[in-house]
Amino acid sequence: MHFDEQKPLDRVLNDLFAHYRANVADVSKITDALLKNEVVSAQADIVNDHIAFRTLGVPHLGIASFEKIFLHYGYVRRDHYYFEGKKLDAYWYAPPSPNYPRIFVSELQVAALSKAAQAIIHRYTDPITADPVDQLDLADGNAVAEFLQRPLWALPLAAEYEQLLEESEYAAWVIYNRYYLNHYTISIHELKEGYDTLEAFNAFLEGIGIKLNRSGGKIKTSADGLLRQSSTVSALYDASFADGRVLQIAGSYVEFAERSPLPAYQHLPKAQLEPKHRRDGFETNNADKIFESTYTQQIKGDQ
Ligand code: OOG
Ligand code: NI
Repeated sequence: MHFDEQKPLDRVLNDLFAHYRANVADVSKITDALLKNEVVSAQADIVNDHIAFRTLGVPHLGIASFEKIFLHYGYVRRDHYYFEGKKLDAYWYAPPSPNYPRIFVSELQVAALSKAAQAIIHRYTDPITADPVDQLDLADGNAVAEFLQRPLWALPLAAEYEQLLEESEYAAWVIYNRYYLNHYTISIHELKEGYDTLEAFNAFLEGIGIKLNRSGGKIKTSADGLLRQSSTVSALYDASFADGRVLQIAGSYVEFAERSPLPAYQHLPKAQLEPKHRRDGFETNNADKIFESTYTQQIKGDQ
């Protein structure tokens, strides 16, 4: 993945990736092993299937605010997904051209949480009285890149983070990590033979010491069998809170997607397959388990 810095979208994506790569050790670990094994000849040869962000469903924030950035760059909102147990909504966005990643944006249904959890979240988000994206010049890629790293609310207290974590791991993740890129996703089907199935790729990952999310099994499969996904579990990092306490909390993770050809194109040889011939979109039951890549049970659980 590497884009021409002239365009604001390219600038934004490159900057998001640079921060993500600097903060998530598994990104370089996986890239270096792919280079060493001559699976790819450069980082730019790795196809990024999609990137994902998390948001809070409160006034002036959430999907309605966040999506304006990428709609401006020509992304198109597609299907809605609902996660009852996790109290989340999500949409995916189709890119302006196939060389850009899809985007998956989720939002916490804050009003569905306990009064105590809502009070913690509102203590930080209530001072935001206008949509911060409306104050941005979206044509300025540097300004948008900077916005996506900027804290929009104050640092919480460690006890507030811990209280949110008890009720919604997603809420705790967003209150601290905000709009940081949650994951990028390697398109496994684009890799060379021997690495282009999730079974083979997961074996390669475990061989270099990567820990995979086991919620619902390591490979999550859509009902039609054509979208298969797996992911790492987030590493813990030292996070300083407003009261000076430091907690080890979940950061971002890496995902892997294998999109098979749609039935009408299954006769085509691999060299002739284009992205439009393959299963598009997402799958609620896969996503429900992928979210848990930042959950304590996946991170702390052994085996
Ligand atoms: C997103 C989880 C869902 C997918 O590809 O289905 C997802 C998240 O963890 O924020 O990425
Ligand atoms: Ni994903």
